[in-house]
Amino acid sequence: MTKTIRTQVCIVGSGPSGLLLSQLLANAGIDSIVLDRRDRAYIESRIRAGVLEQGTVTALEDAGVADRLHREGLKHEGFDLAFDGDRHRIDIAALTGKTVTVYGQTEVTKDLFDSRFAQGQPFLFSVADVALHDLKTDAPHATLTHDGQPIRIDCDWIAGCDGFHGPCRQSIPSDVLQTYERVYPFGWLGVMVEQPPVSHELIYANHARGFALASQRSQTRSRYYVQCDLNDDIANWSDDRFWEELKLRLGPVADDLQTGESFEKSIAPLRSFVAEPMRYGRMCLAGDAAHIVPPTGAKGLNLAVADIRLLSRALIAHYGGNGTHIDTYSETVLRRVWKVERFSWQLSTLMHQFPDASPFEKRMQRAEFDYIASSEAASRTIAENYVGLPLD
Ligand code: RFL
Ligand code: PHB
Repeated sequence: MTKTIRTQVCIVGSGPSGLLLSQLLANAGIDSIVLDRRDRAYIESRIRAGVLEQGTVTALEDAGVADRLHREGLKHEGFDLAFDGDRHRIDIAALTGKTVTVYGQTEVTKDLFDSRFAQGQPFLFSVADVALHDLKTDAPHATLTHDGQPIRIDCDWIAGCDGFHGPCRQSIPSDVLQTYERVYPFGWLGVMVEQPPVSHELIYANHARGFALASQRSQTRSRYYVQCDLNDDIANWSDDRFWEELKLRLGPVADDLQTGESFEKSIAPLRSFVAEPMRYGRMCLAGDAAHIVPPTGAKGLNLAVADIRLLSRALIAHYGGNGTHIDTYSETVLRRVWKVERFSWQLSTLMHQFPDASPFEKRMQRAEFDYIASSEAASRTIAENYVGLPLD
């Protein structure tokens, strides 16, 4: 027999978007249930983003989950762009008065889970067959299976926080949903290693052999990436081959590179993607469910958090009797999404080797780097986007 659960907001997806939304709603006295097809251990161990904008840190502070972030996060005041061996530092602190914080998505997720469990948040993990119904009415519901038991969740709102492959976006009728996409002709091969970072700040390098990124998770843990073929296989990449390639692409700074046995190695495709609208009836999308950015600008997680700040405010205002913010949620959030898409696309276009680039396009890339390196205004534009654009 089907079990029925009643809540105010049914949140599909327990990644950073869904967890943060449930936290902000709970703090405002609004009930929710969070569903995920995976379990907590799996979600906590997914290695993804590493750089938090100041607005993301503020959102986590406002949510009451920033204590460990303040103790362990590393504040960064700048980063380097390198092009064929030439380096230019973007001094984000001097150019914007702001900083970014290095603190992994895995840590953000753990902090949110700890708080949600401490506050007794209802979760359903390892669910299957999630489907959304009656979205155009004031009484939508979700159905799913949990431990073989059919469940129906009656609610006022559904929050689609279920990532790129989840069911929420796909339940918007095809004559309403518009999608915009660019798939890049390469991937990123990422490696995590228990060694101090090669540089105390991040280095994004465009080298004739392809892009490389020196990043980090802490003073003893480093994260490195190299551009690779889209259809490459990690089996082709021994640690030795990876370190050799990374050293070539980073240049002399890598003389000090401390290598070691990698404990995570994976290939991620690069994609720009936006779905419109981000609200359909009583369902609102947030995070990767609605948009994907290539990782070059470190924006994926930050964009998800910005969506949730706007969505939580809109839902809290709705329950307080003011429906204007939820009525304009899609337009408001999409204006910011597109600006962040533009920055991620621009930085990706500048910093990678495109297999089919013409000699003219290669010269344009070099000219753009030279312009940024010689212009405070251009550097500030990059810095302003990197630290995060205002919410609205
Ligand atoms: P998430 O984190 O994907 O969470 C979505 C959750 O929904 C669940 N789900 C379902 N639940 C129930 N039923 C279904 N049918 C479901 N289908 C899916 C999933 O199990 C999952 O738990 O989306 P969210 O919360 O919007 O957060 C977005 C961020 O995770 C994402 O933007 C970033 O991690 C993107 N990203 C990176 N961003 C950066 O800023 N820097 C990076 O270095 C970086 N690396 C990455 C990344 C994303 C990756 N993905 C998506 C494969 C590396 C990878 C590999
Ligand atoms: C990371 O540390 O994983 C990272 C940092 C900056 C990026 C992308 C990924 O732009």
